[in-house]
Amino acid sequence: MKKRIDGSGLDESSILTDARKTIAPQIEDRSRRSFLMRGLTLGGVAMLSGCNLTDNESVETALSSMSRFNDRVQGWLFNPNALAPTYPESMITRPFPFNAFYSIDEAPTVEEDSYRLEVTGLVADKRSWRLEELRAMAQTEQITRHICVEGWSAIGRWGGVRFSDFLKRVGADTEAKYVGFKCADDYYTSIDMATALHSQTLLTLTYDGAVLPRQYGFPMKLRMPTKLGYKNPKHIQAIFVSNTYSGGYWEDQGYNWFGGS
Ligand SMILES: Nc1nc2c(c(=O)[nH]1)N[C@H]1C(S)=C(S)[C@@H](COP(=O)(O)O)O[C@H]1N2
Ligand SMILES: [Mo]
Repeated sequence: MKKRIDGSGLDESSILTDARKTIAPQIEDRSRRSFLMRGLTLGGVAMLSGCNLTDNESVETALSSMSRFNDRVQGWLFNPNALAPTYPESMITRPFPFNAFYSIDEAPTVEEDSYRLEVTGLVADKRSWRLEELRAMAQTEQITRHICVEGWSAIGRWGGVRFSDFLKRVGADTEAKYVGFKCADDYYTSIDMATALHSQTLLTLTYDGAVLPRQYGFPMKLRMPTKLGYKNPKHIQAIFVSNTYSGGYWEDQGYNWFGGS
């Protein structure tokens, strides 16, 4: 039997289930996690979020404010020097899975000749970039694991420009809070500056030693082994540095914004 909250039409157990889902992935310590999960009450949700749970809208607001709270906590806890594991070539997943909010044949086709990467916001040099100019910068490679919240992970080999090198080159304000991305397929996301400057965060131009294929994000994607799959934008057309929160495609539908892996 589902317990109803008197007079409100709200279902207590489903609110608590959602609240647990919102906070559980962020608590690494197992015993602390189960303690918090068991102890979570509607009063606790109201207190943590500063919302009175009177209708569905207030529950939504409470849960999203808890998720934003997690983003802040994770931002503090995040160690910008911690490295994601790397793997030998023999462990690369072949073929590498495709994923997007559409099927593979609908992946956008971007023409290299007319392509220009737009760079805006808190940067000294706002000029656009051609692919050739990015290829002329120092390149690096990584074999890392991509983890998708839909329940799969795969190891791949990506190459390109360290994103921190690129940000320095365009004179980005590295004290700014966010770096945002707009993609050719209407996808968008944004990340915290500490992750943008992480040594494994790669402005990716190649996959497995060849030009990044269309389905994996041509002309360019941002690869971050310290973040879940949905935080890694493919087909990037514009990059902006900002102090204003701009969310993301899945993040605006309830996925956690920090999205660490
Ligand atoms: N532009 C764009 N980037 C995207 C997505 C998308 O739909 N469009 N999906 C994300 C998700 S959920 C995943 S798991 C990875 C999949 O990348 P892959 O096709 O290289 O495996 O891309 C991420 N970046
Ligand atoms: Mo994903």
